[in-house]
Formats: sequence, C-alpha cells, structure tokens
Amino acid sequence: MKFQSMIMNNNKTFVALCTAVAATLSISRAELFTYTDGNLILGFQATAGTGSTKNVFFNLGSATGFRDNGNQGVLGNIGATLATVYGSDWYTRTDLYFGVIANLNQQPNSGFGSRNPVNGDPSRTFYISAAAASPGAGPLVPAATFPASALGTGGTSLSGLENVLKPSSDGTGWITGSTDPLAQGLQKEPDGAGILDQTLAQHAVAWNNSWTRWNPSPGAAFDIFTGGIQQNFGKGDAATYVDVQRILAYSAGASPAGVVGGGTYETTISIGSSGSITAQSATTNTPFQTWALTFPALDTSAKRLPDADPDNDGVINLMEFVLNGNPGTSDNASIAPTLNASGSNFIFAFNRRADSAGDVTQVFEYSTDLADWTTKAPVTIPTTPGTTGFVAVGASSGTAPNQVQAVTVTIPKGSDTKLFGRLKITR
Ligand SMILES: [Ca+2]
Ligand SMILES: [Ca+2]
Repeated sequence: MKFQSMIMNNNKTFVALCTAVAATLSISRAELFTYTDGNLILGFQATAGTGSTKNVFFNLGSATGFRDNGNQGVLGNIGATLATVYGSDWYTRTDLYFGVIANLNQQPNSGFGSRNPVNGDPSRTFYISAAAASPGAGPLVPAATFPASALGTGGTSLSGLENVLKPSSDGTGWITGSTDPLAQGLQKEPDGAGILDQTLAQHAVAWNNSWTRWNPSPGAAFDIFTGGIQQNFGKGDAATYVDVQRILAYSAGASPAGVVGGGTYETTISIGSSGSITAQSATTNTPFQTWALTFPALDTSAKRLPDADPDNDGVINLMEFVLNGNPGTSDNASIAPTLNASGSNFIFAFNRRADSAGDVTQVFEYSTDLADWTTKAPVTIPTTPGTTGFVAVGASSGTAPNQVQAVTVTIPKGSDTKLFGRLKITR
C-alpha cells in the first residue's frame, strides 16, 4: 500500500449521491409487510408511556440463514419508525423492550400430521432471544428444559402472531377481500418496519395476537419461555444486544446437530442507537470482522473481505480498519499518514484503531528511492502505547470499540534529503 498513489475520485462520489436520491424517490407506501414461516421476526413493545399501544416489527429473514451464517452484518435501520412510535428518546427508555423469535411449524416429527425436517431443522425447532450485556454473553437454555410437547404448544401460540404479520392473502389475521388497506395487513414503512396499532379499529382484532399479548414482560414468552425472551433499552452503550439460540425438539433429522430441549448459540442481534439492526456472531469474529459488520455499505461477504475495496478509494478494507477509515466512502485523503519534514526529522503520523493492534501486524518501512525498502531497517509498530525507538504510540482515546491511538514515527534526517514511508500490514 503506497499512499503516494492515492487519488481522490470526486466523480465516483457524485455518482453515488445521485443514485441515493433516485432510490428514495422510488419508495412506495402501498406495500404490505410480509412474513414467511421460519423467518426470524424482531418485535418491540413499550410497557408504559408513548407507544404502549403499538408494536413495531421487522422481518430479519430465514432463521436457518442465521444458523448457517451468524455474521450477516447490517440488516436495516428502523430508527425513523422507532422514533415515530416510541419517541425521539426511544433508545434511552428502560420500558421499551425487543426480542426475536422464529418457528417453522408446530407439528410432530412422526405419526399423524408429522412434517419432515426443512433445511436441517426438524419440526418444532425454535429460535428465541435472550438478553445479553455483550455479544455472546446471554444465557443459553439448558438441555432438556423444554420437551417437544411444550415446543409444540409454543408454536401454536406463535402462529397467532405470525398470522398478524402476513397480509390477508397469506394469513388469517386480517380481513380477506377488504378494500381498506389497514384491514389487509400491516403497512410496510419506508424503512421496512411494520406497525401494529391497537388504537386503529382495523387492528383491534389483530392486537389480540400481538407481540405485547405474547410477551408479558417480565413473564413467560409465548406461554412457555419462562423469564421471557426480551431485552430492554436504556443501557447507556452504543448498541443493545440479544443472543439468538436454536432449540431443537427432536434430534432426528437435525443438521447441524444441536441441543434437544435447550439452546445452541447462533448469532447476536444488536440495535444501535441510530436504529441500525446488525447480526454478528460472537464466537468467531476477529476485531476486523466485527468492525466490517458495522458498515451498511458492506452488505455482502465479498465486500467484507480484508483485501476488498468496495468504495474504490484505493484503500483495502484491512487498511481502512487499521487507519479507522470508512470502507463505504472515499476517505483516503483524510486517513492517510502525513509527513512533516520541516525540522531536523522526518515525522510520519497516523491514527490507528486500538483494536487493530492485536489483529494486524503493522510495520513502517522507509526508503530514499521508493525502491529499496530494506536498507533502512523496517520499524515494527508496537501493540501497546508508549515510546520505543523511533515510534511513539499514544494512549487510546474515544469510546470502545472505536478507540484510536496516535502513532508517530520520527526518523532523524541525517544526510538524507528526501524520504518515503509506507505502512505495511499483514495478518
Ligand atoms: Ca476502500
Ligand atoms: Ca474508504
């Protein structure tokens, strides 16, 4: 990575802005919220105050998709809907709760009415959330807590809510044939959320199977999940977490195998203070992976690769991570190391993320001719703050996990009249 070669491409920035405006204009208000059995549904409720007569929903997608890949990154942002329904202070409210749940069907796995496993999930497989102080810290339901019959009962309860989430053409929670859009299902808000409103006459019956109905908080969720599945806001951190666990009713046909009657950790769903929704796996992520998952622009695994440069600013994602850049916008000019040669030293300076130090090896190389990078002995940047030889690493500043450290490399000029420097990263 040679910073001398970086060019800010203003044309690309302009094109991206024009595209965003066009997408905003194309949003239709007439769309209905949709849900398919087996999807992981995110639900919100306020136990008092503003919005206590309303639930907000967001469809996270196939639950088995999260089982197979817990690192799906940013899934959407419903900050606009949450502020409309629960007030601009929604994130600091301790009486506002959210959780996720999914169940493909409540049928037995053998005998009358039985179903075969789908996508490796036998009948009555549940996905439920648990409040977590940080990703992966939530409690798992111990094995054999729930017999298959109890999970069948839970599925029957959940099916009432699921029907509310389906338009009248798919579910039974609404009035088939009605010409009133409010009686046909939940409207899909521009940010993708659905709002169930008890105060609307058209929603009054559906409210009987609402998120609030099935999640008396604190209490049992969907009749059987003692202690509930929800987390509340007002925590004071930049994001609030629930862990998602998979609970098998049967081992036969389960792929991958899991815990019968208890939970296996699958992913963590977080709600950011802006309303962003993110899925990340706490068990496998490096600091780089965790960082990459926070950017909506990196919406595919290919765009999150260390060597990828999805914003075309000439800086690969791994270097953007080290230099605390934004991999979704062209910001190479603002994050590139600077050189000050005005005094008796060459001083190279840059800011690096503190959490990159243990994840990415960082070496400063320098040269008098841009060709020979070894005669001048490369300098390894220490992983911790302090001064070692030519290198000073400043104390961490900012809020974890986004803390940065100022790094300065000071090389005496001696007889050299010019010097080139570059930061080399390996992992
Ligand atoms: Ca880039
Ligand atoms: Ca960038």
